[in-house]
Amino acid sequence: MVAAYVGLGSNLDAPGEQVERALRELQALPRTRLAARSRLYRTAPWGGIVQPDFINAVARLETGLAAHDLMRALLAIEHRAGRRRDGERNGPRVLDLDLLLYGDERIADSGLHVPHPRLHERAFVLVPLAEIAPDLDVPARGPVRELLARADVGGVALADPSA
Ligand code: PH2
Ligand code: MG
Ligand code: MG
Repeated sequence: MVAAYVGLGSNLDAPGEQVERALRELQALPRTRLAARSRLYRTAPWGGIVQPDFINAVARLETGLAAHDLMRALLAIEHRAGRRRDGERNGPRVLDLDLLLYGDERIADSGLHVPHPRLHERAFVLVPLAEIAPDLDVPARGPVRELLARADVGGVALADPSA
């Protein structure tokens, strides 16, 4: 079994419900256990596009799925949530599931880039990741708590539970 970390995000169609439903779908994947999950965070949109705030969270899976099979499963969950890959880059989306880390592996090919290339600089990932794995070492980047200390966390707050 491998510890894999997944970043979850949504800013359309009841984002909090989208993320909670996706967490249940992760738990239901074959040969996979949802080992930990962060709380939900409300985060200011990153990337220079005017759009609604996001709800973000991070999950730790214990999985027997190979990295590419897990990635395909994440894309299938996005698709079932209604995600269609026709929007603008960094634009609004009903569900985004990013494979952040897969054990301590470094993978870079056309379909998969792990560790996620921008994870070390995104507070909307680092804050929930640090909640469940502050001591985790990001290959080639360093411990999560050190990455978080260098990040601008101004736009990140715990989500209102009723949201
Ligand atoms: N995802 C993006 C672009 N910008 N901003 C926030 N706050 N949260 C996200 O998940 C996010 C984003 C592209 O995947
Ligand atoms: Mg993303
Ligand atoms: Mg994505």
